[in-house]
Amino acid sequence: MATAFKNISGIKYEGPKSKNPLAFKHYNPAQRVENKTMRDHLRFSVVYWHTFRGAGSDPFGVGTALRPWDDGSNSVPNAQRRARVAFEFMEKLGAPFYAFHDRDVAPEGGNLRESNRNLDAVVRVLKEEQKRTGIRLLWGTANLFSNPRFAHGAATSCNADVFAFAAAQVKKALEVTHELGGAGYTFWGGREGYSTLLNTDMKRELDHLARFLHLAVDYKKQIGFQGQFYIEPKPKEPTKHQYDSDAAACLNFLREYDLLPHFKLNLETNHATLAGHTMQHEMEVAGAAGALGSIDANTGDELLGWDTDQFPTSIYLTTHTMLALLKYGGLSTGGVNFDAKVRRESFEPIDLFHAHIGGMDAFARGLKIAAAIRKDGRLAEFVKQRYASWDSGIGAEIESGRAGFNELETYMLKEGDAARNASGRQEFLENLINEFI
Ligand code: XLS
Ligand code: NI
Ligand code: NI
Repeated sequence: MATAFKNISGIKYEGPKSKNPLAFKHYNPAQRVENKTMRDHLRFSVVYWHTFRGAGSDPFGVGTALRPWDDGSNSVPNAQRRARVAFEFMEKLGAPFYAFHDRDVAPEGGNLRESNRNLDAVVRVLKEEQKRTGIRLLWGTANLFSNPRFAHGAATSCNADVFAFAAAQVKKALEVTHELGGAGYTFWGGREGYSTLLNTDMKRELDHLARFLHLAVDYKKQIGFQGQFYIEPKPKEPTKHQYDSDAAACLNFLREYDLLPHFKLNLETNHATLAGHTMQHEMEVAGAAGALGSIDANTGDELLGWDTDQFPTSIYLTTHTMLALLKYGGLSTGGVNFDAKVRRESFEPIDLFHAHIGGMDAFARGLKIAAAIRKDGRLAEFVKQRYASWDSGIGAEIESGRAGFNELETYMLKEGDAARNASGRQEFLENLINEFI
């Protein structure tokens, strides 16, 4: 077993009074909330790319992260050692899941064959470590955006060879995800979008993207992979406009191309913000369509206009997120996946622990608060009462389809005007939420 974090033992729950930075104050995995344990509600997941491949570089400077176990080389042995360290970290943290891109875990080779061989060599270690620790793969994915070949996109590239390469790469990523017993597989449209419409045939690109996803669905069936497929919306970055721009755009695309039965959405907080929405909005849109699958838990910075991928610490954010999740029945195949990175200034290994512990505690608090709000019932009762006019009389006639324009005109000519509206009571409800925070 790797011992990169010698001085750190398993992170324990010590309760809200603890001052120990390496203990949970709220995440108590075995504690039951509503009908499930916290562990089963939250299904926390560590992302390999930020946590084990993030070096802390930015456009103005190189990486700062100190990772003594990593020799900085692109070799397979280094990748294998890193994989063991990743499992030591996740085991000590008590995270039941992780997620990766093919190219995070293993180095890309000189050609596809070599890359596949490298991936196999690391997947062997991942499999061993999964077995040793019981940690599971939440979802796998393929990196179809870093290599220069994907400059014009992958499935939406103007170059058919690139489409073919991406297909071969996803085929392999699906195979290893299946082999590792992954609970899902995510498609985030890395560069599926455009930088200018002057050179873009949008309709053709969208048709190609749909073709690509249909091929993936076919292959999934062919190999008997039962995991859930997800699309992850994001409106921009790296391109000016990404086709999967938000939950509504994704649902529309999936419906138009007969893909909706095969996909759910993996919603990311910072992507919602970039799209001009709240996370709760995105969750409502997906939930209403029965497509709320998984969440990439992070947060942005209101003064920075890009995907800063920070660890979530706002209790309001986690409360709203958990209210929406519980409303739609919670997570099944999905998880709370920390697609988040420590700041460039937080370069020591211990910062990785602080970051994840903080995110897990923030979500545990959000869960407890959301459950308390639901148990109290006043919020739900208010919403129910707000729509009471639909439960009987003319409202019920409309909902059941018995009233058409003729009946509605007759009704209104008799009534003369609409009955008085009641207050929306936003401030009262905001205060009510604050009672529980
Ligand atoms: C990038 C995305 C990415 C996906 C996985 O912004 O969040 O990390 O989650 O490809
Ligand atoms: Ni993400
Ligand atoms: Ni992101």
